[in-house]
Amino acid sequence: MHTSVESLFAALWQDYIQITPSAHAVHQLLAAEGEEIINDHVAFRTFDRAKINLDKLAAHFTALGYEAKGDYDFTAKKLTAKHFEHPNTTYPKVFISELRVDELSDQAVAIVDGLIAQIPDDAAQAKDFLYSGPQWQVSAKDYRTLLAESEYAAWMSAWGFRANHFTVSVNQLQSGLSLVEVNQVLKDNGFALNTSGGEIKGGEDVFLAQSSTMADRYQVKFSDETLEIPSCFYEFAQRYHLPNGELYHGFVAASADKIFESTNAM
Ligand code: OOG
Ligand code: NI
Repeated sequence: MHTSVESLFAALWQDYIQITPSAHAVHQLLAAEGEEIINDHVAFRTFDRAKINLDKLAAHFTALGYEAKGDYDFTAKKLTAKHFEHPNTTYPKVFISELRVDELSDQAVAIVDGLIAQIPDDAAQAKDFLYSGPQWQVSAKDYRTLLAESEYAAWMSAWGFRANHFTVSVNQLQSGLSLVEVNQVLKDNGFALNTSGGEIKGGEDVFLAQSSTMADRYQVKFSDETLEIPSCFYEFAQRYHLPNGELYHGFVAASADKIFESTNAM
């Protein structure tokens, strides 16, 4: 386990930008305009198997003072998710989802369990677990089989444990740019946005508006061949005040359902 939130997120960011050059480029672009970028949240994915499930990932954050807040269910995508917040609200929120593997076909279940069998029982306790990548060998053949059933399962098989995305807190941009304006800057600079459910998912009516880039594409060496596949993406979140005056800190399942698709092949 990391002993500070800062060191954990610094390690996660370094791992993330290695396979997400566009996130680094967007970060540099905003920083060049004098922005100091604050993260709204960081997201993780996993399989619901005891060795490495949502709770095993969450333990790294609860050990640092994070607390479980919202629960989410994505029926069609076969996912369960939770979000976590730290009492120090300057720290990013954390969104962790897990795939309900047994809802896949027997063939896909066998592939996923074959991957998990390759990792040590105590893998999730390692200090670097949250950015340890795929701790298994996977073939392009199996990747394709998973892809036909679940983009999420295929993504996990290729990328393993790492930050799936960081998220810019649009509320905290010193320039005061709105989400619409941020999206325009991104498009003007040639970044592709996820348009599933519209460029902006949600809005003031659900107290959270979100947009994201489409994941970068990256050459991955599988055990049998190399494929160019989607890696990770960058998200932008604008939060609104609830009727009681508090800023909304939760997520919106209908919007998240579309954000997941940022790692779909275009
Ligand atoms: C998580 C998608 C959900 C959000 O902000 O709604 C999400 C993922 O793609 O793993 O991050
Ligand atoms: Ni997100």
